[in-house]
Amino acid sequence: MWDFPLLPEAASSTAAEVDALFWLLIGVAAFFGGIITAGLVYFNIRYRKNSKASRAGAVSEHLPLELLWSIVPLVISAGIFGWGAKLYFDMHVPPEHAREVYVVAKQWMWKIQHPQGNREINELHVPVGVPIKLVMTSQDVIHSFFVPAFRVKQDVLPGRYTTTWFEATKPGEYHLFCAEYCGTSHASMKGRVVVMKQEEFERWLAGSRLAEPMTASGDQLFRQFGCVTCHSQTSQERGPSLHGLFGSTVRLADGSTVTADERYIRESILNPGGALVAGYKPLMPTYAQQMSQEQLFQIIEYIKSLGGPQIAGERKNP
Ligand code: HEC
Ligand SMILES: [Cu+2]
Repeated sequence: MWDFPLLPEAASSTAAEVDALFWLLIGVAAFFGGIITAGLVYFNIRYRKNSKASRAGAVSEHLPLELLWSIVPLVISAGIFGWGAKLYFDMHVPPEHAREVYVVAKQWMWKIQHPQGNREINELHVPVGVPIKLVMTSQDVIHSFFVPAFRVKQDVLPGRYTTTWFEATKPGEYHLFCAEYCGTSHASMKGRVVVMKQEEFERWLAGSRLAEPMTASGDQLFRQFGCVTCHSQTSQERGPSLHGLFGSTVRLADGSTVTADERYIRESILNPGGALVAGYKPLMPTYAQQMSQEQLFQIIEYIKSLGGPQIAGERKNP
């Protein structure tokens, strides 16, 4: 009876703070709910019909009292907002050195690939104590990646990338659910996250590697789809070199600038006319109908391997 779990196990670096905020909200609501309920009951009884209590001197206006019950809730709610906003940003901005994992959701399974090549279905193996960034998309309807023990829940959308991150703090196995109703077998769209000690994870990674690293698959796709004919370093007249692209700032033909992240690269490949790079003609064909979500992730991983802003000097587009 005494270990009746009110909340799921807390197994990530942000879980304790999420729970603290949750309990604060419950506490504030219970405190004021209690005061109001007690007053309601007390005054109902005291001033019931036919009671002898005096009704003289009823107050109709009281400035200090009104200021008090306006300012106190304002301070409390602004405090809750501030804490909530800080926590929200912490939970949505992955640390720089986070390890990446790619997730494709579909009716009704989770397909996962690690940059080292390992693929998994409805399972995600991660090392303990290392921040993990998930880059996610759906190949059909909206799903939601939910790991209660990590207090992580992020919608996974078709036609766009969403990201989230977590750092597991305890080795073990945790439930993975889809938290967005997604059709007939939504209820069975579940899996597990396996958190392992570092060296155990490295062993798992080496032992279950059936596919080549994502950069190698991406490199091959880059040739297969003919990207290389316009995007090699010697063909800069046709298309910009992709060396040093990832993470750099790209100037577009309409004068605006954009950071070259996963979303931008995806957009460049599927809808090249949408964000034309300054100084180039709209020559690039769209690949929207030809590429699977997995292939797109592999090409992105390959483009990432071509380096970031530190070598951007080689790029023609500043
Ligand atoms: C016919 C030539 C051509 C082919 C083939 C081609 N591209 Fe492009 N690509 C371009 C041109 C021109 C631009 C710059 C204009 C624009 O943004 O559309 C560009 C822009 C890009 C950008 C944005 C680059 C930047 O500097 O911001 C990316 C990423 C990209 N291409 C990836 C690819 C990939 C991946 C493939 C293969 C699947 C591919 N391209 C195939 C010509 C091509
Ligand atoms: Cu789902």
